[in-house]
Amino acid sequence: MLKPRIFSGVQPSGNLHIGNYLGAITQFVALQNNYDCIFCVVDLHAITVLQDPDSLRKRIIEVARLFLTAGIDPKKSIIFQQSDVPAHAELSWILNTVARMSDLKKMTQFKDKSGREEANVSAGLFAYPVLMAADILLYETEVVPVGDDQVQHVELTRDLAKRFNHQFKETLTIPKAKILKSGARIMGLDDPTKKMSKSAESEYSRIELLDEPSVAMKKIMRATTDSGSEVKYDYKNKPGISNLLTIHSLLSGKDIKTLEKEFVNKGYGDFKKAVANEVKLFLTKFQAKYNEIDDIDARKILDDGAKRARPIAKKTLKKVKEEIGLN
Ligand code: AQP
Repeated sequence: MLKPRIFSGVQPSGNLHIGNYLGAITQFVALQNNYDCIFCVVDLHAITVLQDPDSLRKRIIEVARLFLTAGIDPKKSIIFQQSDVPAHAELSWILNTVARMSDLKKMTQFKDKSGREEANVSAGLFAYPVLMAADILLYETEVVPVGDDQVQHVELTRDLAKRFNHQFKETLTIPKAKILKSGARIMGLDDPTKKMSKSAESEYSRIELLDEPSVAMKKIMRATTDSGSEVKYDYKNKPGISNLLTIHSLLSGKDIKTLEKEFVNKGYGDFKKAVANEVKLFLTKFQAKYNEIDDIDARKILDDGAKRARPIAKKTLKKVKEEIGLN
């Protein structure tokens, strides 16, 4: 029996943070036994905003090493670099002719990232969701594990695939997003009403996976908390404490109710110290594993992954080209 296909990607657009890890990468690891998984370092997405070439080269390998550290097994899953498989750019162009300007104008990530600078951002940033649709559709993907911020892009992917199938013949598989009940949107430490993000200006907004543990502890101690003193999950009224409860719970494996009981009659200070400690324990263990993986091995895994991904992608691209009359 063939296992259903999973595809997901992570951009080497900055330093990966615990939001990427808890919302997306932990799902990748958990799903790899029951699905046929393909995980991609989506470098073509990263260049939709200006990147320093040397940092980008370094980060591509870093993301591959982080995948391996988290527990993605290259024997079970394909791990590769997006630009090593040219079919992504090619299908993306074709899907640009299927997508409507009105579809892309609705994308909240574009609105957030372009802000008041809309006229000056790249056309690539505007077309980013179409490239993401190509990534997913090339592999006949059924399930896309992502954080909550990417759900709208998966919805667009579904719409584009349906439109293509309607205009031509049933060619593309319609995928579904998969998000976690807890951890799908880890919020910024400095502003818990905004998601934790690689590109947020303040480093104090996020815990990076490669942060020095003592620095990460300081970031937790500085995190914005709410009025009152009760440690209670209530996202509407206590977004800061609720976010820290989620982080503690996901790292320690204790459920939120248990944590609330543990901190009855204790203040925010004691609670933050406990969260900082969990973060320190996690990062120390994680980074020890990371340091055992070398860049050359990670590069080889990416190259091998691209060799395995290319024929799968080529098959879908060939079908698409036949349907639209390109060959
Ligand atoms: N704060 C978050 N909480 C939970 N999941 C998150 N993800 C991103 N931020 C959070 C998920 O991580 C995966 C990889 O993200 P990406 O590389 O595609 O980047 P992104 O979604 O655009 O968000 P980032 O990491 O903050 O990067 P920048 O700042 O460059 O936009 C995705 O599945 C994403 O949902």
